[in-house]
Amino acid sequence: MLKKKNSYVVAVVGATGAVGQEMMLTLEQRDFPIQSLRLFASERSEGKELDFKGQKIKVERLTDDCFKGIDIALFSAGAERSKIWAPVAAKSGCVVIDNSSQWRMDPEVPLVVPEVNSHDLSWHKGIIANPNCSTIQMVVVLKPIHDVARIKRVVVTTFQSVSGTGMKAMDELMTQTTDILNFREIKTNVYPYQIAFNVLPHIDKFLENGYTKEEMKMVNETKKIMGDDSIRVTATTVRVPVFRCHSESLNIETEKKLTANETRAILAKAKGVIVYDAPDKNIYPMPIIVADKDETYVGRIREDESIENGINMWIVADNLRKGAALNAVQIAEELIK
Ligand code: NAP
Ligand code: 3JN
Repeated sequence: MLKKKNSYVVAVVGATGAVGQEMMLTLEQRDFPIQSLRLFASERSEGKELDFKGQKIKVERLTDDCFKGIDIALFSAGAERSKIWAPVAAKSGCVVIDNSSQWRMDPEVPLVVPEVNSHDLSWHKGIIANPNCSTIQMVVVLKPIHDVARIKRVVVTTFQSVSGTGMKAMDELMTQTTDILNFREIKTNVYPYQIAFNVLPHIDKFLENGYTKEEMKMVNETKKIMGDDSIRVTATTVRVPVFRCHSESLNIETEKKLTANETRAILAKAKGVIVYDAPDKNIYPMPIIVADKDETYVGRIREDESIENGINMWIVADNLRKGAALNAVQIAEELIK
């Protein structure tokens, strides 16, 4: 358990990565009370210096006793590293906020989006899981609707940016785009096909049921965060050639009828949500509007005329911010409240 202090020793594990870098930026921008910041990555990055609040901090590698004296560790170095190192960190007395899928469905580990289920933080045992980015932005919008009208089923299709895959994927989209525009041959390393000028209906591994792991993360994590196994979710996750922000088309079936205006009014009051919806003025959320923003933007709210009680909408959030780093820092802020 975290002792109350004026400031904390914080670690970022995976500090050189896309999410780790955003975590450092978010801690700085939100002025998290940091006594000292420790940075960890692989042996490849040992000794590299990263900027934090105008100071250079050396990247360290993980060792058995490296977590001694650390209060809070934000992990984003992949599931394999979390599997090994999160228990080591927790054993050292540090609270781990883990961004990987490793601990999300563990019944002993709370899976938290502060706007939805901050109450679950009360039963953590040293590890708290941060959900998948596509799940986070969806549940922020679903929860206030569920509270009023009880959601029966959600059909979601995602349009996910390459930053969700990490630094190498952002480089690949940039390089492929410039190569194609300069009539050069392209190289494909990160994805099975070119991502520039293309759309891939494939995120993470394919499973036996024909869905991808990313799709099943959305199904299972939503039930755990919302604390309701009865919500049916079906997902199709798609990678698009966008650098930042995941967009999602949501079709929501509710027990109680909601009109589009009632839905807008519910979401206008919801924490972490911005209703950005004026089609007559071409106002709807898009990655170019939402990049670097903290909130989940919602637009194109309309009734599904094909069923009794259905609502369609389009939501966009910055996957590196609310989808990863910001949600983790918000969890840390809740812990020290
Ligand atoms: P990335 O840009 O590829 O960065 C990976 C980070 O992990 C780098 O800092 C890397 O250090 C570090 N790392 C790799 N192997 C390591 C090792 N053996 N020991 C210590 N550090 C090691 O990837 P990313 O996009 O930041 O994502 C990182 C992880 O965060 C993902 O694997 C995933 O689990 C999680 N994630 C979660 C979400 C979400 O939806 N909440 C979204 C994206 C990512 P080097 O630079 O030294 O290689
Ligand atoms: O692809 C995206 O847009 C989100 C990717 C998330 C991700 C990438 C690699 C490994 C995860 C995750 O958070 O679920 C993982 C993982 O930890 O399994």
